[in-house]
This record gives sequence, structure tokens and C-alpha cells, in this order.
Amino acid sequence: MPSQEVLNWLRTRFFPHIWCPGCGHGIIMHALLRALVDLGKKKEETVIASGIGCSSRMPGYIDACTLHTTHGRSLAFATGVKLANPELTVIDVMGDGDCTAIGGNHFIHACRRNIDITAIVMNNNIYGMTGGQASPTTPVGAYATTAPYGVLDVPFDICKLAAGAGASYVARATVAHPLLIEKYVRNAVSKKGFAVVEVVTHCHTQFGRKNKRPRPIDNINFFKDNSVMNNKASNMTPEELQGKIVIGEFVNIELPEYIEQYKNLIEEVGGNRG
Ligand SMILES: Cc1ncc(C[n+]2csc(CCOP(=O)(O)OP(=O)(O)O)c2C)c(N)n1
Ligand code: SF4
Ligand SMILES: [Mg+2]
Repeated sequence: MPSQEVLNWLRTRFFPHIWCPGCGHGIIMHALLRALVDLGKKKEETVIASGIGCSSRMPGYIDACTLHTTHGRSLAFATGVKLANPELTVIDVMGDGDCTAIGGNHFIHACRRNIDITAIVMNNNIYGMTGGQASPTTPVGAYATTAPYGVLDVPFDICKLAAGAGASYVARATVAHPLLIEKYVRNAVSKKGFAVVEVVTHCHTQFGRKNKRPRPIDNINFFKDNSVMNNKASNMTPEELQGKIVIGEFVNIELPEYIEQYKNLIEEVGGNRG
């Protein structure tokens, strides 16, 4: 049962929510709210943006300053909000389709820009909302409505993508590790720079029923049985890591933050003009 402090962050007037019973997205929302409560954040200073998708319905249920934007474009909205008022805590919640397919370009450029925003990517390996089409993170061989004989395309590793594109914080947990999600979200929100938390989650309705994990618990057990912490993974061979989900913090570095650089530039250019 959520604490009263967490319940205060919910727009219960919009319940029942649209998520299928047992959908992983609710576990992530709870962990996010616990992290915000822990950090002592204020609703009026916290912005939660999203695109479109089952995952992207999350801001509708959170009693903060929320934006439900267009599919794949939420990072552009979040960037605008943060630039307009850098004092705000800005969090962008996205699905794997939202973030790495239609929004892939926004994502990599937000990483390299290093603006102080937290991106939470809810990776259920599928387009849940639209009926189970394959996404850029659907594993090779998995079944989807657009891949009735199994997917051929090699999936993106979201954390490697974010690290390669220059994000200053990158971590991964699964919905079988809710305390890790909470911890990584706390660290990400506290980070000055672009921070990415990938949460491996399940869509038992669209992905699970085609891939032998039709019940929520099948997926939680799968994540528990197949996750490996990154310090342990670093001593494993590629063969041993086959099919494993490596979890942990991958990047946690200090880099020049975009708004601070922007402010410096304005001062410099303004000074030269005089
Ligand atoms: C411009 C645009 N293209 C396509 C869609 C249709 N659409 C809505 S949600 C979605 C995919 C959602 O998948 P994901 O982001 O992984 O979220 P999930 O539902 O799995 O949580 C798509 C393709 C749209 N709404 N707008
Ligand atoms: S369709 Fe999938 S992602 Fe969407 S609410 Fe149901 S279980 Fe969750
Ligand atoms: Mg998805």
C-alpha cells in the first residue's frame, strides 16, 4: 500500500487507470513517486512530460505540472520547459517505442546536449498501446503482430545508446527490482545533466501472450531469473551473458550542463556587445 505522502502525488479522480491489471508501468510510477517524496520535491516545481503510449499515460495520474505531448517528441517539450524555467525539476517518462523509434533522434541529441532533465524509459520491448507491433528493443526471434515469424532486427541497448551519445547518468533496473528503480531515479533527478534510467518492464497483454509470458508474474520471475548486476556481469563471458539483462549504474560523470553553458554564453556575448 502506498504511503500517504505518495498518495498525495496521485490524481485519484482519474482512477481507475487505463493500464491492464498487473501492467509493469504502475510499479515504475510508484517508484518514481517514492523517489520524489524522498527528495522532498514540491509538486508545483516538478514537471512530468510524456509522449504517447501506455507508459506515457503516467503523467495524467500524477498531481504535478504535467504535459502529455506527441508521440516521440516529449523531450523537445521538456527541453523547452527547462530552458524557460531552469529552476524546475523536469522528468520525461517515455516508452521504448516513444524513445527509441519515432523519438530516437530527440533522445540521442538530448543525451549529447546534456541538459538537466531526467529521462525514464519504460522498456516493455513492444508497442503496447497500439496492439503489439515490434519496437527497436524487441529481442531477435521474439514474436510481435508485425513479426509473426519472429523479429530479425537486432535491438538497441538503450543504456549503451545513451552512454554513447553522451548522457551524464545512465542506469538500468527492472520492475522486479523496485527499490533499485527508486534509487536510480533519485540519483538521476539529483544529477546535474541529462540522466537516463531504463526500466525493463512487461506488457503481458501484447508481448507476453505471444512470447510465453502471458501473466504479469511470468514476467517478474523472468526478470528476476535473468538479471545480472553489472559488477558481476563484467566477469562473465559474452556466452554467459547471452539473454541476460545487465542492471546497475553504467555512467555517473560530471559534464558541462547545457543551461549553465547557455547562461555563460549570454553573459559573454552580452558583454562583447557593450
Ligand atoms: C506521430 C504518431 N505516430 C504513431 C502514433 C501511434 N502510436 C501511439 S502509441 C505508439 C507506440 C507506443 O509504444 P511505446 O512507446 O513503447 O509505449 P507502450 O504503449 O509500450 O508503453 C504508437 C506507434 C501516434 N500516436 N503518433
Ligand atoms: S497493453 Fe501492455 S503496456 Fe499497455 S497497459 Fe496493457 S500491459 Fe501495460
Ligand atoms: Mg513499449
